[in-house]
Amino acid sequence: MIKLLSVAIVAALFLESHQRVPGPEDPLYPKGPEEPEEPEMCCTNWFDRDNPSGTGDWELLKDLRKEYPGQICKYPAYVEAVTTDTMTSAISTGDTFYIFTPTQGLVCRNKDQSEGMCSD
Ligand SMILES: [Ca+2]
Repeated sequence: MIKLLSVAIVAALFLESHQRVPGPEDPLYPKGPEEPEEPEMCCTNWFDRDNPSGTGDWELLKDLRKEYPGQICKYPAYVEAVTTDTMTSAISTGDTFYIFTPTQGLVCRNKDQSEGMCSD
């Protein structure tokens, strides 16, 4: 088995060495490293995957990406949140947020609230 494998490798190397050298116009011409992807301006819809009736309002980015595949910017620059009922800015609700970052999303825990319940 080892002998057969060795033969196959030698044959492949031999064939490779006898191929013509591709020029820059040739589709086989080795390309340099691809340009880094330019960050696009991207604005999503509003998402609401959880209600604060349990332990709080858990709107984690990883969960939102699973529930809304392809609908969330690849590299979020910031996160904005409003309440589902009156579209009040989350910051204006007076809620204390456990997580509020563009890399993780938003988590409001009921136990951190003086009223005992997060806004949705
Ligand atoms: Ca929610």
